[in-house]
Amino acid sequence: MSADTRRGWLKGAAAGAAGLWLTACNKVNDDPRVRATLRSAEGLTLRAQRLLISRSALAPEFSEADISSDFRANGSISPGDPEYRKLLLDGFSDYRLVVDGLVDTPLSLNLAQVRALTSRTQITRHDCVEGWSSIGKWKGARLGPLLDLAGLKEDARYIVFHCADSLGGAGPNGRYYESIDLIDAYHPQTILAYEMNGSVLPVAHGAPLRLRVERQLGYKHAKYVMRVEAVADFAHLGAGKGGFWEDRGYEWYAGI
Ligand SMILES: Nc1nc2c(c(=O)[nH]1)N[C@H]1C(S)=C(S)[C@@H](COP(=O)(O)O)O[C@H]1N2
Ligand SMILES: [Mo]
Repeated sequence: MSADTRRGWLKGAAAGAAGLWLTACNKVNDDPRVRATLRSAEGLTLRAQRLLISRSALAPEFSEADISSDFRANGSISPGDPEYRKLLLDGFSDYRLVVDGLVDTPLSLNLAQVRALTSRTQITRHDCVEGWSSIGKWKGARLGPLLDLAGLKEDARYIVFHCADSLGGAGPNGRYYESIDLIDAYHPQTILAYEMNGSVLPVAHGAPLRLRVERQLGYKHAKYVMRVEAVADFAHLGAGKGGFWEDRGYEWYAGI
């Protein structure tokens, strides 16, 4: 699918225009969960359309006055992984965000280049499965335009975020990772955040870059993102369930 087509169906999402949904429906139908829902549904077009419109709706946004003074930090808050420590010590001057996998043009961007990308600022509520919520203001590069820059190949279906921290023991198998589908990847509020509450993103919250995917629960919001990989499926990663916590029993789609 070309970048233009993608932009087209995402615009369609915002407008709720049914005609533009054909391509999107094809993509969404590849998700087994969605497929199961659709199989059991009568009046497929109508239901598919409703489903897509709800997936593209914006998460609530709040005002400056609502920002939590004590936004919680959770999971990894100070990664001890040597590669990460080294990057941190050098003020992330050697950090590169890698975008690769099923893309036409793999990218390797320093933080200045990431900051120069199309950005979005939003004040949203973070909901953790553990039962707490905090409101924060995030600024970051929109994932959709970044993916368009790399150019997704036809068979790309999911975007995987590879993180710097290992929560599950040393080595690549213990590393935190997450994945989302293209609907969430192109959602306007899906950003790689480098600022929190008007300051440089703190280490505890995922410096130098963390995902905000506002329609989903906290564990989907990968911190310490090193690499963004476009894949056709994620069966070969970790235990094959699409994320660190998913491999340990959490739902892959954690919509809120
Ligand atoms: N790399 C990485 N990302 C992560 C985690 C983690 O441990 N490592 N924890 C997740 C969980 S469960 C939550 S609730 C949020 C916490 O983000 P915060 O520290 O900014 O509150 O990050 C998510 N992303
Ligand atoms: Mo969480």
